[in-house]
Amino acid sequence: MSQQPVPAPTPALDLNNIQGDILSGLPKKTQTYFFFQVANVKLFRSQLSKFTPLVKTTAQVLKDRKTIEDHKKKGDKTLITMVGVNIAFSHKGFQALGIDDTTLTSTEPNFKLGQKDDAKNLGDKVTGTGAPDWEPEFLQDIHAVILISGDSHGTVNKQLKEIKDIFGASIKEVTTIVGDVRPGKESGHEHFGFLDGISNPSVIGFDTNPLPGPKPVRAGVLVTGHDGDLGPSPRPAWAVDGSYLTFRHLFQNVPEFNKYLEDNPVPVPGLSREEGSELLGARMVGRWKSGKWKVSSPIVFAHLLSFRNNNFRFQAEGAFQKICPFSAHIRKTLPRADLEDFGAGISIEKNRIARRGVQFGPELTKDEINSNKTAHGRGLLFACYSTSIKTGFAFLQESWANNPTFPPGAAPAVPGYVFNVETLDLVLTMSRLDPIIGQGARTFSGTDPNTPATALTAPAFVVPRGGEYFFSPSLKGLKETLATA
Ligand code: N7H
Repeated sequence: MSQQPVPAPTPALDLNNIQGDILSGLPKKTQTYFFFQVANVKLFRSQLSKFTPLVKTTAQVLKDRKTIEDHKKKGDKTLITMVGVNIAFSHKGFQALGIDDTTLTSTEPNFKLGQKDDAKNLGDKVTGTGAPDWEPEFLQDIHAVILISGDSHGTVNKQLKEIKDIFGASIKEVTTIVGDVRPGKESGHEHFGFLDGISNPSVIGFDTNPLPGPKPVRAGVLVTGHDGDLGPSPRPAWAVDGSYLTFRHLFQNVPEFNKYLEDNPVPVPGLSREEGSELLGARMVGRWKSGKWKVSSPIVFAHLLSFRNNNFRFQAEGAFQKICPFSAHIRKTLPRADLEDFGAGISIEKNRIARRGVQFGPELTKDEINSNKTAHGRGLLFACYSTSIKTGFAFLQESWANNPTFPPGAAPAVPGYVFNVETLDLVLTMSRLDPIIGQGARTFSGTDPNTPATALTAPAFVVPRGGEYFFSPSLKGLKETLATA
């Protein structure tokens, strides 16, 4: 009798070895990204051993989160002084340090290329006839980034100074970007006004009590060297318990976005113009701004109705798009049933990313509101982790968000096709571009639930101005391989 092979036991996650931002997210009211080059390799690697004790682990983040929770339970509204530091290196950074990172590059062309050379593939305007969108800082080589999160600018700046003192002349700053959680009731909302940070992958072996939602992922989807990591196996010890970090400096044209909603209300009978505008925004994103629907609408929009609900799959909609347009941002970036129920089923586990962004820039000024024109840079410091950029961030941006024929489908329930009610023909509406982050010919359909064929055209409301791909190594990797005594 042949025996079934016994799967190798998955090693438990060593939460003291994994940097804190990857699985749990560093708690933050503010976060500074300090991008730099290594100017003196020998000095840098010896100073790295003095820096590493500052790096916050996942175990420490969980402790911090418990402290915050207990503090809140006591009814104390003050913020606890808290700081969290993480570090990550680009391919150019590993090269500069003389570290062979083949384990990271061999299956990851985006990481090997670096983001400035990958930007065109992502749809970014890097060079061209007009002024390039990318900031000159991000056209320089970036070797590494240090992330510092905290309760206040004071706490973070003090920590940054201490770090700069440790590294001294061994590093050269490229640029520093400060992000801040928005004030008051906008806290947790990104600059277009939508609540963010609702849906992130639950991780088997880490999230012990996941909320109902998309299938939990194996730890290796986010942490290298574990079950689900599709990269080279085995990884050298220093590259286990790490994760790729994608950073994007995304500017948002908020007054222009608001004006667009104002000018193009969804003409649903029974809704006021203002409500139609709110509906357009909700259908472009796939969620309401606040999660709550203010008016009694004649239409039921299932998951759009409930606050923080993540337990939906977009299934059984056929070509009709009543519940959610195929082009909606959250459907484009996590198509759920559109792929999982397609044909024999397509797993989307390898495409999951853990998003850890923060907002940057001021609130809208009166002048910007009155003129409908952006005068001050604001947007999202987009950051996400996964064990593959190729099947993670880059795939989501290039093959899903920018792809006007995604999600796919088969007749008669053909996403992106609609019935012509007069001829009963199926008409292809090549217009499933993500209206939020999609780059390319910016037309999208499905925003009007009653006439989903109607396509809208919009300017780009999100403009990528820079970024880089990094790898966030384990604590052991930092101490034993990257640092020298
Ligand atoms: Fe998106 N937005 O405000 O419109 N995003 N995003 N994103 N995004 C999400 O579910 C937004 C960007 C994903 O699991 C929400 O947590 C903005 C990039 C993924 O259902 C909102 C920007 C990429 C999800 C926004 C931006 C993604 C997601 C709903 C840029 C990857 C989870 C809140 C400025 C390439 C999908 C939530 C799921 C959700 C917005 C960027 C991906 C409100 C403004 C670049 C995977």
